[in-house]
Amino acid sequence: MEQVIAHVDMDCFFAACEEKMDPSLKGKPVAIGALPSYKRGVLSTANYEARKYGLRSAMPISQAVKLCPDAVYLPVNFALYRNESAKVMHILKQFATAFEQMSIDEAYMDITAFVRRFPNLEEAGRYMQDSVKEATGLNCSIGISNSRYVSKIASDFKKPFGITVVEDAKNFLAELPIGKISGVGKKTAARLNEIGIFKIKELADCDRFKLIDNFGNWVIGFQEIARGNDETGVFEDYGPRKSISREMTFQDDIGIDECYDWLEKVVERLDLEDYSFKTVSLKLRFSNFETITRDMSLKIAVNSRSVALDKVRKILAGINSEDKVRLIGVRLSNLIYEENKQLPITDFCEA
Ligand code: TTP
Ligand code: MG
Repeated sequence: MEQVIAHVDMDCFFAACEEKMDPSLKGKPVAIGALPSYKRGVLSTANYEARKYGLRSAMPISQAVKLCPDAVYLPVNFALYRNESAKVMHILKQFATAFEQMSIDEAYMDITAFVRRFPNLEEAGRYMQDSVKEATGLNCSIGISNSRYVSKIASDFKKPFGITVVEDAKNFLAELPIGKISGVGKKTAARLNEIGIFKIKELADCDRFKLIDNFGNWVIGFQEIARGNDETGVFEDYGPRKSISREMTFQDDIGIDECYDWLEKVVERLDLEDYSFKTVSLKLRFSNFETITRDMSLKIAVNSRSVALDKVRKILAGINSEDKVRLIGVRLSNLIYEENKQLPITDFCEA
């Protein structure tokens, strides 16, 4: 494999953190989120014991209580989860040359160099999994392939505490429903269903012109993924100025149409000063925590907020989703430092 990308996702994360804090919970069904006394509200997650009774993320508490009255119901304790998440990410980062945390409990990692130390990818995955377990006591599942989209699907394949290595992406994807591709939301899936596309292989094999006629050019990216051709890679999240990014999280999730105006505010806050950029990326996190990123590249590097705004709005226009949005982010990458830019006079005064 040319590039090796891992997607790591913690198992029943909020519930696992609570079990770590209170080991007496182990073996019992545990659900985190709204409490039975609230009557309204939903579960954030449930441990695997509680899932046997049908409890799931986003399930109304009233329904959960009917299915499993004896579960332990706990409120969300974000401070605890953030703390555990930071420890997990710290461990994982040491194995990656590029690291992109997608949410509190998942990350993409470029492990191309790391895996050379192991006889096979499975063992590399096992090493990462054991390292996280040893340092934090928490379980994760890992997908490994040459495509971030495939690895994302693969990490969910053998949960909990699973490792799934995919060598033949096209074959692995073939029989799965199209909604499994990260970014293909319910609305897009329904529209694809209308033209007879249900499985990923049907998207892979569909006539390209038919797809473009029905959806526009943006769908071709998904067709390439369906064909096992994805070279997106992992965005570097740390280190010296490889990218400039800003994010905004909403207290109340917003509709996708409202994002156009907010994007202007995010772009305004980008610390663009001395850099030109060639790639503009948009990140959206939906209310169910699904996170997608899309990028667009320019022919030449520019230092222009209005170009950045124009591009992210164009990317947004290509995303079809009825889901509400909880976070938007803009990232500029492929940066060129403008060395010849005049220094502000204050810099000389301080010297
Ligand atoms: P997930 O990784 O989707 O779920 P999980 O870690 O609980 O379970 P799995 O083993 O299947 O990965 O989400 C991570 C955390 O995000 C989850 O523990 C709680 C929170 N969350 C919500 O608050 N609401 C939601 O609807 C979802 C899906 C997750
Ligand atoms: Mg998880």
